[in-house]
Amino acid sequence: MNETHDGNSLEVMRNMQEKVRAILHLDLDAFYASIEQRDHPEYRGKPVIVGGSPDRRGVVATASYEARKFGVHSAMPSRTAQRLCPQAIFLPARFEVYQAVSQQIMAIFRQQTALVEPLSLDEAYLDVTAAVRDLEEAARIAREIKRQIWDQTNLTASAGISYCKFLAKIASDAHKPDGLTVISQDEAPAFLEALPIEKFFGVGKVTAAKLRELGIQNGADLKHMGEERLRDLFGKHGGQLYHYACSEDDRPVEPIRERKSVGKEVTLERDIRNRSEMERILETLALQVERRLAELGIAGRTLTLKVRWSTFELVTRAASRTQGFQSAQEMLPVLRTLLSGLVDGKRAVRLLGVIVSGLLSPDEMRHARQFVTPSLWEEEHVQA
Ligand code: DCP
Ligand code: MG
Repeated sequence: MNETHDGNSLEVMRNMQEKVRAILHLDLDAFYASIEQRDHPEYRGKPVIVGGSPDRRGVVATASYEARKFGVHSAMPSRTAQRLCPQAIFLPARFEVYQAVSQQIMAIFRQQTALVEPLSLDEAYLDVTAAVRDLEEAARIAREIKRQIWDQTNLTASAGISYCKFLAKIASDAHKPDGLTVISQDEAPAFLEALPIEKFFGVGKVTAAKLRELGIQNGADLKHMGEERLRDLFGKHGGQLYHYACSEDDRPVEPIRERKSVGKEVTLERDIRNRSEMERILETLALQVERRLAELGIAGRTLTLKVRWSTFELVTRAASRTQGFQSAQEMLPVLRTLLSGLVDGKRAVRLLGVIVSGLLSPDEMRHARQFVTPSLWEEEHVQA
């Protein structure tokens, strides 16, 4: 046979070589609560809630599946959880233990591939394209990872396997706990059409409510709406949503994400002028930052308050101290001081944010805290 290749057939060959990706998403089941049940056998099979105490206006970090049957879920006020499930066992979080387990599971992931992107303590994406021929083989790797997690930690994980991140994550959630779900390219369209909008990546309560008001319930509706309309309504994010609904997501698994800061911010439903109202919001934000810092096992030297006025003008004020900021309790007096320098009761605030940067590793933090009284201020600087 005559084996000449013209430009076209070379192109065809190249396309044939371009493999479909194989992405895994692994997520442990009821992470904090499962660890507590593992370490306290007397709590197994019982409704366990990890988080703040109901007596001190705490919130639920997570609940065991036994407690979820009563409607208890993450971020719910603990008092509500107690009302829904009076027999629940409330336990405080033990972050050091959760971090140690996290390191164990991340090490298991990294044995399979260097392309591991952790999303939180108990969750990561893995790109195993290079190791497999198809998603069935990728599912075998996922099964092996689940087995190793069980053998080494006595915990269960759920796995999602697909050709992109978005669908892998959806898949891992589909049959929790202890699930393993593959969504192939052939299955994706039907799966996404039936998927409720809340499950789409990046759709929070506000976007979901807006979509539902427009009669958009699922992926099929999103697709029908078309890219242009979604862009008009939600900007860039709307365009992204359209592509997800069409099962297109080519975001790579990014293993190295050097973190520069930990922050939380909120755009207020209505602009506010009242300082104590702002302080209450800062308290919530500081608690969220505290939780994230605790999950990552770090602190940060610099604390920044971010304010956007109703005029959209953005201002930040920052303060630093050697021993770092780790808890909301440490952040709040400083945030109040920074806020009082900004707010005059006349201008209204549209957005508030709390950011901790200049991050310190656990070792650096221990070292810094050994020598400095926590209440001592190092320096204070102001950024325009
Ligand atoms: N977490 C928290 N506050 C939240 C959400 C989560 O403190 N609002 C913590 C507790 C969880 C852990 O992070 O155990 C992992 O979060 P997941 O969303 O993966 O939830 P779980 O692992 O608890 O449950 P699931 O089986 O649904 O993954
Ligand atoms: Mg989880």
